[in-house]
Amino acid sequence: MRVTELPIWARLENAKSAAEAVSMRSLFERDSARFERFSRRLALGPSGSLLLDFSKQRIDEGTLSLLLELAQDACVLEHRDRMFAGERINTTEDRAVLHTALRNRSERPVHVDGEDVMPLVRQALAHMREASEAIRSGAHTGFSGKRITDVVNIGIGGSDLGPVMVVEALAPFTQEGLRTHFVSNVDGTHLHETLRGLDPETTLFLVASKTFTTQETLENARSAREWFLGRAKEERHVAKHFFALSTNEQEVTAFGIAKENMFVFWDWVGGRYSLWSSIGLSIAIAIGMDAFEQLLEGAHLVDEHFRTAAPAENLPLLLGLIGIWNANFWDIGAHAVLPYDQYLHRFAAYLQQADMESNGKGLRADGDSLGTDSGPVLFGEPGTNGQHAFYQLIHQGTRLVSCDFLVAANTHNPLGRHHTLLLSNVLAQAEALMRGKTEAEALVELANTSMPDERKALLAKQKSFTGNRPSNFFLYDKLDPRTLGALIALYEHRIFVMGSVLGLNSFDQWGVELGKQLANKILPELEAGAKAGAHDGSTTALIEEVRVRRGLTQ
Ligand code: G6Q
Repeated sequence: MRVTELPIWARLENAKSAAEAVSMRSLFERDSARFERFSRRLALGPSGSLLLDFSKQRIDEGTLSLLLELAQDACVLEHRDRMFAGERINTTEDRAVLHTALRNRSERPVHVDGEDVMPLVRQALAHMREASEAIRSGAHTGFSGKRITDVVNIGIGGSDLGPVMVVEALAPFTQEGLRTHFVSNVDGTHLHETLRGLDPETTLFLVASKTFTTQETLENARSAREWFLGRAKEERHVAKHFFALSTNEQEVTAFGIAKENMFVFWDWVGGRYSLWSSIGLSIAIAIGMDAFEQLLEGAHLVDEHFRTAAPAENLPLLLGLIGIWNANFWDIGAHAVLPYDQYLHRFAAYLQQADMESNGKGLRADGDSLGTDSGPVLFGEPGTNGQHAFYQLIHQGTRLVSCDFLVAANTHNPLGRHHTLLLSNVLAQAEALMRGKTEAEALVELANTSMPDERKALLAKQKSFTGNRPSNFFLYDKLDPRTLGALIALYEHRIFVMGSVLGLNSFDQWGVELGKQLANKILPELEAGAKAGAHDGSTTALIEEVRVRRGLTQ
């Protein structure tokens, strides 16, 4: 049954109608304990704790309990248990969904088809430790005996976005003299510009591809091998400079990478959930295996919390339900992730895939339509940059955007007043979105100016803000591997909760297939001597135009 047909859905619609008349300002005025009521803390061991403030959402106790009822009626927690138990909840691909097993730091076994996968996970981690330590210590050298100075991860989508985001986020934990690069785009410019200035003798390539059949990655890997062999000359040297991170031994071998240089994972790890697996080898090399394991620990803390905390205390559950409340009841079609943390400058790009590829679907897993909207558009930039770019629309546009603000209480780089300024900005933005500014307040501000009253009235209109724009606020002590692991896992499970409520399969991605199919059809039509095949008028004309501009037709 569609979630929209559950009686609780109609009750929530009524609650939304009633809430329209209530401003967030008045909610705060009425209830001095609102912050305590609508915030939660999650202990992160040696990394302190994470505070989630969701008091600047358009909710009250009544709505919150209705949302928790929705979770119950939509069987979200049963679905969660089935995921952790290794059931094949990715039904359209007939796979279990067990990225949580990759960061299971407990002794608890995790079964897939009756087999405990934890020994395999530990073995894969040990392999990553051995390799990353050898590279970081200089024990693993290039073919000419020189130390590796540059690691290039070649992968795309899930085999790129997570690793690059984490390596950027944890820059303070990286080793001097060992640089990490990421090449994803099939546009040759990406590989060319990355390799410019690198030395084949001291460069290690990690070919990261779950399937090892991805067009972009294989093309980049082939060109990288050519570049390498241009200097190394002999095929046998490839072994020291090319590692494969994959589930597909056959294709890895066919590519010419030896089995001992293959770092494995399994089909129950989805691409966009794979940074915790061997796909994270670039992270382990960059920050060291101990720090990588702290990242896993942070995620494990959140997994345990999601698995066991009471619904009203359960952060991912609350975040997911608030997400549904905003997107499906208030019609807020866009969600901005706004880290006031320069180290998280790739966080929104990473979450864009995690969220939009997971929940950007119009059908339920059973094939029925959702009956409501799919997950929202997700975007974001670090603060304060975004303030000088797109915040105008967030404050005064007619389309609503829900926001997540993230900030560390303390910085890795104490520099003058920078961090205090950063903090004042993020706090101000959340306050401004909630409070807004009435026309009367704007008029008061203009009272002492000499302009004519008419102009004052006009400006007061322009300078007023509706407010009532919802945001979550995440505050952590300092961005370290454990905190980052926890943050990522929180978002992963938020996505899970939203997908579960809607009844869709968050773990497939059929929507990326059509473009791939058509590109394969068009590819030969762009070669010399070929003709455009059957397409619509626009596509045929564009193919022809490309051919003319590339000198392929007379
Ligand atoms: C993620 C998607 C997708 C995938 C890439 C790369 O969930 O499945 O982004 O990660 O298409 O795939 P390979 O790792 O197989 O090269």
